[in-house]
Amino acid sequence: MASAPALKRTDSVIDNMPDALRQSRYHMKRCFAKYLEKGRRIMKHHHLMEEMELVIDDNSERSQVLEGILGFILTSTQEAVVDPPYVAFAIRPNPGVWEFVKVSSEDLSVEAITTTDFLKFKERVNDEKWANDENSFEADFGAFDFQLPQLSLSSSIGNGLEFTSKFLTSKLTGKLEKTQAIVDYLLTLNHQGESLMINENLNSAAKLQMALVVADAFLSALPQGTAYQNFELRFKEWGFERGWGDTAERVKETMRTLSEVLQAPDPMNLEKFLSRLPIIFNVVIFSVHGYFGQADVLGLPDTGGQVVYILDQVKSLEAELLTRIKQQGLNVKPQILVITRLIPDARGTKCHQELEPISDTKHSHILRVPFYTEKGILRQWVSRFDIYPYLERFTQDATTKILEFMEGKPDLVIGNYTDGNLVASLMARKLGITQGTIAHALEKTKYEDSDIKWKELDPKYHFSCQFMADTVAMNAADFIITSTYQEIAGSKDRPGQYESHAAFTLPGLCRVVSGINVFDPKFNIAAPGADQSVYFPYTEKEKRFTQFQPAIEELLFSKADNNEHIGYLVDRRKPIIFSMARLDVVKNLSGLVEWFGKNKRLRNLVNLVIVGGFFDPLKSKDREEMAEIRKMHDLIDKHQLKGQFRWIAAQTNRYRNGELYRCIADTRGAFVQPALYEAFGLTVIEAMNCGLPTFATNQGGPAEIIVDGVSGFHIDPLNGDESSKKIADFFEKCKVDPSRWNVLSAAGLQRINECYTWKIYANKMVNMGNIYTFWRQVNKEQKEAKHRYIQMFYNLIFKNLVKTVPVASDEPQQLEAKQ
Ligand code: UDP
Ligand code: LCN
Repeated sequence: MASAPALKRTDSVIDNMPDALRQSRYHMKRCFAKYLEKGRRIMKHHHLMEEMELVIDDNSERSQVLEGILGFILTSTQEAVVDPPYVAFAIRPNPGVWEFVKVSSEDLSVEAITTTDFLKFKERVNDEKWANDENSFEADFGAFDFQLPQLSLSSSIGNGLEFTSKFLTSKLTGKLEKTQAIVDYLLTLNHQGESLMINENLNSAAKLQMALVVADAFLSALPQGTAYQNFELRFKEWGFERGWGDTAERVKETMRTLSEVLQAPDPMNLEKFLSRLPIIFNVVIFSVHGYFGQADVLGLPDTGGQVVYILDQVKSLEAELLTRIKQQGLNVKPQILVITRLIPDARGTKCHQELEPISDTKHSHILRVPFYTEKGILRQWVSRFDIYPYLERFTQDATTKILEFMEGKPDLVIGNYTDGNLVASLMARKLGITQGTIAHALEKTKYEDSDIKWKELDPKYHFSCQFMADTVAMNAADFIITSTYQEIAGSKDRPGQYESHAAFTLPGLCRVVSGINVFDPKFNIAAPGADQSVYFPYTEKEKRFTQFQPAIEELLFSKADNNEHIGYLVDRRKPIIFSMARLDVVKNLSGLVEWFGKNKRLRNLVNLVIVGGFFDPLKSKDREEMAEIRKMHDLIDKHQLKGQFRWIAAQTNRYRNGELYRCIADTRGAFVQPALYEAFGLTVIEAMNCGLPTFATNQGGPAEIIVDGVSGFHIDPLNGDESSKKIADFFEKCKVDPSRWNVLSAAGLQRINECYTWKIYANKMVNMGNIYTFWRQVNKEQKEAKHRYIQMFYNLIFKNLVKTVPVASDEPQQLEAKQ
């Protein structure tokens, strides 16, 4: 609808809107009268459209209105605020691009307004006094970025690394002296006090350039494989230190890349050179809220894909660091520490252990640091929503432990989720090191109007702390890693998670007129993978974990109910459609069961197996999960699913899960991920890695992972009938032409190998660490000014909010994820 006369990116809405309103003046006057009927209020896009449909009830007249520019403007409107006689519109013609206008209902005149003015319109709905107070507190983080480069195209968002290299190149281009920044930077590189790359003999760009010419001639005469040690002494005399490479060939390549940069900087060579530098040896990864462990933690509250992601990330990162350090010709052991909370009441997990080596790594550990209250160590688990009072002390204690354990400062710190990112920011600031952040999922977009209604929600969720902490961390970070584009800037119709922090307001507390800019080159998309030693194609027969097959056979096909499974499958020749997730409302497993129950054709074609939760609501400690369990039982009865449906309780053995996906593939089945919203969706890539054709939600990350109809299928979680029809159509086609299943299976695997592997991720992550560390150096003054502002914000706003969060005491508690 309304796509034909779309605004050009360069056209502004304010330029187009008056004419558009004039053309449909009669209808628009009536529409605005309708909008104003209920007085002051916030209207979402769907409210605007619904009320317009009531006013213009003739379909063809409505289509005419919507086909024009006006239609485009209305479809691009995210929300509007009615404040008679005005309606203020927040229009988003493209991802990340916002325009604000106010329209008078009396004469349909249009006026551009600022972000501040629009936020004030919103505030007036809840807190008029504060909105009208000229001295209400406004936070403007963008004010410090005026000298910084920005991307300009929505399509470039998330390609920060590439853009940063281009910007750096432009800073270094011109006379040779401009490249002195590189020389100064190389002079700072060292490992435990030992210089790397160059020493003071080469302290100017001119000297370095000359020395590179001499070294190149020398290296050209050596056999390519000559080890660095064989010419190390001579190189030292010339001013070179270790780090250029392990062999003559590698050293020559690195030196030539630098020579080209010094001669005429270009982004490709600059990125290549910076990526090769020995900068990162020790990495700290924060994932603060527990339970974080390697066994028996999945399924505990707040513990899902984040843990899986970090453990796999560490393995791939260590492997990448080892490869690079070897190629640099260094004999250094990298260290990676995952810092989490030590929970004395560990409930059968190892979360009370201080130090735990990470399996399948040589130099990586989990280090656990307890939370303290005035009464000493806090024994119990604390929900991620209530975690703020402990974080400052935790940062101090963790920093001391890290410095002790690593015998020095880490080179890079990565945060995960709000709590980890805040702690990472505090530590990075204190130690002066490079900081990256990862969110997995930001909470703000999950709850409608969570900013404007913060006072209502705060007692339960403490969103004021969370949004402020997120804003602090995003602004403090040197780079931000996201799994998908949509996480940053959403899609055509839906704002991204980060984008929702661009401008928001907590009336009575703080109006954030510029929280984060999604066009900032700190944003990078680096999608995770799945551990390919666990999740590999069902066709790789010799690798398969056959030891689990009897248990899986029992799990899927035995007749009697027990603690691990209920329901049974009468016709085991049918393919199985499979899903596995936590039993949250948002994961929508019950939705899938309902779609299946209602679709006879699908039930004739396939069986349904799901993994998630418990069967007994009383066993669950989470209110939301209890309700979902009850709903599942109701659906089984209502749709008489016995004989076609198996429900398996949550599974914790990832090796067995890997084999389970493959056993489902053996039945020529499919994986279905029906979530109402999914930030990324690790199960989607696990299934695809196993060669299982996959149907996944079009709401969130999976919409990017899968190319619809090519490497899997998108399904609409809000339209169950259409989704179950799509699944049934596929299996019907496969019956006629079995090769269709093979094509989808192979295309899913191809997609994974091209875009979603930990190898690709780790390579990108170390490049980010290297390039943003240099960028930080080049950009020192601006960074410092911004840090001062962040610090003020943290001290004056955030710390006061933290005081409103109750501190836990070690009394018996109810575990509740509140998700
Ligand atoms: N998982 C599991 N057992 C279960 C349910 C899920 O091992 O019963 C694993 C699943 O294989 C995946 C992770 O938990 O690795 C869930 O990650 P995802 O990104 O799909 O969702 P999240 O739980 O993080 O929202
Ligand atoms: C959190 C989520 O909600 C999932 O969508 C992700 O896959 C997981 O974290 C890992 O990043």
